[in-house]
Amino acid sequence: MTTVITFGTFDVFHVGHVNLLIRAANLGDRLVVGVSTDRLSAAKKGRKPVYRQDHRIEIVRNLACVNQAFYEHSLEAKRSYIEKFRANILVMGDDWAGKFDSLGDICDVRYLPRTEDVSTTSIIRDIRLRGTE
Ligand code: C2G
Repeated sequence: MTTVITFGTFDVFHVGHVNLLIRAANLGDRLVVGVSTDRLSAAKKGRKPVYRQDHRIEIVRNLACVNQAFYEHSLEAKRSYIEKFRANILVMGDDWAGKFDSLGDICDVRYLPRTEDVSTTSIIRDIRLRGTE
């Protein structure tokens, strides 16, 4: 059985997120997803997620392509998460290209292209602009 693991904040869940998860799931038999905690995401992106971590994980774990979801507490703990879930493939969006190559000794590391023209940041900007119309 091939287990695929991926990580993300998945804030204001959108089609770019689901495209990434579907492609990740199709690489193996089981997809496990690490959802960044509010604290990790704020540290990483410099802003608090719009959706709370318990809401974000609930959305992700209920997708048909996702078998299991857990909280990612630290970016540096990827090795231990991969070992814990016995993942064979680590999938990341290509905005992270090259960043996790050092994990190639315990799993296959793949970077998938992002979906163009959609992002949480642009959705937030759009909502702000509409609010002033
Ligand atoms: N994504 C994508 N296309 C987009 C937007 C996002 O393919 N238009 C992908 C990202 O590349 C990532 C996943 O969807 O693989 C989740 O996106 P984010 O929530 O922005 O992920 P990020 O916060 O960068 O988390 O440990 C690493 C981090 O947790 C990665």
